[in-house]
Amino acid sequence: MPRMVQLRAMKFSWLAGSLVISAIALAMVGCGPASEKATVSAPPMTEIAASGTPEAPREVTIEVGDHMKFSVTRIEAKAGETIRLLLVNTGSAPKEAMGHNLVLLKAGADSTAYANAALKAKANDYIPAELSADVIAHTKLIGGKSRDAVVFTVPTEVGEYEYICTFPAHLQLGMKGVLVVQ
Ligand SMILES: [Cu+2]
Repeated sequence: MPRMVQLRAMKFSWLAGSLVISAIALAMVGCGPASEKATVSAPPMTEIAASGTPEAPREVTIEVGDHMKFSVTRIEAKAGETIRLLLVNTGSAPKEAMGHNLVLLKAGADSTAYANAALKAKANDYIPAELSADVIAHTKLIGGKSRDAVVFTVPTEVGEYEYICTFPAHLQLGMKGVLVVQ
């Protein structure tokens, strides 16, 4: 191989090695007659850019237990952001005796009317199907030592959005909070 061509091949190989660790071995081979292989093995730049991880949703954890309260009663959020809401029940009662859920309602939805409708939806874990248009997102009904997560997009409209537990009487006992969109 003419010396000029060999030098160019080495330079190319060095670039490949700096991109991918596995290419280092090939870069060494590149000093010899097999240099063509090393340049082919370098991944195109577009591939590297595409492999970057997308932004993960913001995690919000809310604890509940054998008392009728959410540990977090106010969540401040940016319009349109993605939230992964994790509901953790640290209590011990089974869900049939005293379960909890978290139902985030749309602006303008009547939380008391929703909770009243939920009373008749025991078979559906107190999520009334006929009022699904009132709901932004909800978790499952969970008993003690259980957890459930729900991922949702925060509304783009600035305002306050109520969230409640729809297990019988829990809203009346104060099991509610508010998502504040700014
Ligand atoms: Cu509850």
